Amino acid sequence: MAFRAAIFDLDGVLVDSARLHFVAWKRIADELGIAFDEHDNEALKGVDRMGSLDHILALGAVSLDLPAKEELAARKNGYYLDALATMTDADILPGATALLASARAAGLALGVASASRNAVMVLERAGLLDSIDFVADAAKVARSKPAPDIFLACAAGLDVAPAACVGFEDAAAGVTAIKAADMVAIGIGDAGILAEADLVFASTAAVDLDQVLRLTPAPSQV
Ligand code: B16
Ligand code: MG
Repeated sequence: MAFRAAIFDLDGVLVDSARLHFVAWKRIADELGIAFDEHDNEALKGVDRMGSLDHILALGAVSLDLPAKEELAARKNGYYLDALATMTDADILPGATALLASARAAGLALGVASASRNAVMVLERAGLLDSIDFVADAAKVARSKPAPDIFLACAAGLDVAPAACVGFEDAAAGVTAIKAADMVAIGIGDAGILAEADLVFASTAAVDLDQVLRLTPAPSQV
């Protein structure tokens, strides 16, 4: 079976939005008096908004009720949207534009499956939105990564069977989500951390699409 679609995670695969999330979460952590640095921020990559807040609150051993957490999550998003205004095509990760173009030239439909509810705006700011056929809406899926929901929603939006999709992810939970969706998983980053992936490249720029397209779907997908 040949692949018919490529589905990309956003932050860490196509764009570097992690620094903007960090700026916003750092403001929240400072307001709460919780120590939070860029090392702590690593654990938030690929984690949805409320999951990220829970992680920061746990760092400070702070316990809050749901309305208070919802207010903080909304405040963080306001800070993030302010920071997003500074995003440009300079925040596209090296190799991402070329990878999208190669995948398009190979006849694949292109989708984005991000935990971010701001994915469309991020793609727009980076100038990539017109290159993508379908952006799955994180607000409309029941379960976040590592559940397969967002990748399955993206395959459905592209009208391609999951077995004919290859997914690209930089977070271990995202790779688990791709495999749970019965797709071939390409990891971007550390092969030890992304051991569940079918193939791992150190960066988006290092992706060899020909090598990817030579992979065959896993036995469970045939
Ligand atoms: P938002 P990805 C993720 O994007 C980020 O890596 C993660 O840090 C962020 O908390 C999450 O999106 C939710 O973002 O607050 O904009 O909904 O890696 O799944 O593309
Ligand atoms: Mg990511």
